[in-house]
Amino acid sequence: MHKVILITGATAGFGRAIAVKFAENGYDCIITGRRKELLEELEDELRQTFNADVLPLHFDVRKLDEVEKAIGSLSGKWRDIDILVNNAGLAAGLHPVHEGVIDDWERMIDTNIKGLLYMTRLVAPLMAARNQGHIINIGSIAGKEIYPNGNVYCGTKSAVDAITKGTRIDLVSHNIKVTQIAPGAANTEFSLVRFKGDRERAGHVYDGFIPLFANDVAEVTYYVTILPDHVNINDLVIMPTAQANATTIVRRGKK
Ligand code: NDP
Ligand code: 8X3
Repeated sequence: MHKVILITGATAGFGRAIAVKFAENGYDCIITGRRKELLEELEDELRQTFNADVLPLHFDVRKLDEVEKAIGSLSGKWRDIDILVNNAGLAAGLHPVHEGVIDDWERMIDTNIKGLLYMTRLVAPLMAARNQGHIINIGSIAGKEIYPNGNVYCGTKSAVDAITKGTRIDLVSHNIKVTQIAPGAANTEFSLVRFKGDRERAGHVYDGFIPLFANDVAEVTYYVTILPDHVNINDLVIMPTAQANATTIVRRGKK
C-alpha cells in the first residue's frame, strides 16, 4: 500500500518540489495551498507524469476553521497520513523594527507559527492513533541566527525551531519522528513575496552566487524519510556552498 504525505504550501517553491519528489517515489499526495488553480495544475502534473493519487485541498493555514474543515474532510486512506510537511510560510518586508509594518508581522506570525501549530494539532492525533508518522517542519537559517531587519521573520523561525523540539519531546512516546529542515538562501517565490512583487529587488538577493533551488530542499526532505525506522534526523541545516551563515555570502565580482 502506498504511503500518504500531506504538504502545506505545495503551490510553489519547496512545497511544490517536495510533492513532485514524493509522487515520483510512489507516495499518495495531499497537496495544499491557497491558489486553487496552481493546485489543480500540480494535481494534473502528478497524475499524468507519475500516475500518482492526489488530493488537492484548498485552504489558508492561518484560518483555524478552514484547517479543521480540510482535515475533517479526510476519509479512508487519506486519514492515514504518514508524513506531514509543515512548509507553508513567508517573510514579508525587511525593515528595522521601529519602521516595521504591523500587518506584515501579523501575516508572518499567523502563517509561520500559528498555521504550523494548527496543522500539527489536527494531524498529529491521527498519527498518534496509529503509533507512527513523521512531521517535518521547514524552519530556516533565520531561526538559527538573527540578521539585520530580520527581526520578526527570524522570530517566527526561531519559534519553529523551539516548537519542533517540543513536538519531538511530546510525540516520541507515540513513535512519531519530528524533523526540522532549515535552509539558507533559496531561489523560489520567497523574495518576490518578501518584497511584495518587486522583481528587481527580489532578483538581486541572488546576485553573484548560486543559491539553493527548490529541488535541493526536496532531495533532503526525501532523504530524511528513507532512513531506517530507528533513525531520525532531528535538525538539518542546508546552505548554498557560497553561504557560510545568515549574513556571509560570497558573491562573484564583489569584495
Ligand atoms: P514560496 O513563496 O515559493 O512558497 C510558499 C508556499 O507557502 C506557497 O505554496 C504558498 O501558497 C504557501 N503559503 C503561504 N502562505 C500561506 C497560507 N496562509 N496558507 C496556505 N499556504 C500558504 O516560498 P518557499 O518555497 O521558499 O518557502 C517555503 C518555506 O520555506 C517557508 O516556510 C519559508 O519561510 C521557508 N524558507 C525559505 C527559504 C528561502 O530562501 N526561499 C529559506 C529557508 C526557509 P499559496 O500562496 O498558494 O497559499
Ligand atoms: C529564508 C532565508 O535568511 O533569507 O528563510 O531569511 S533568509
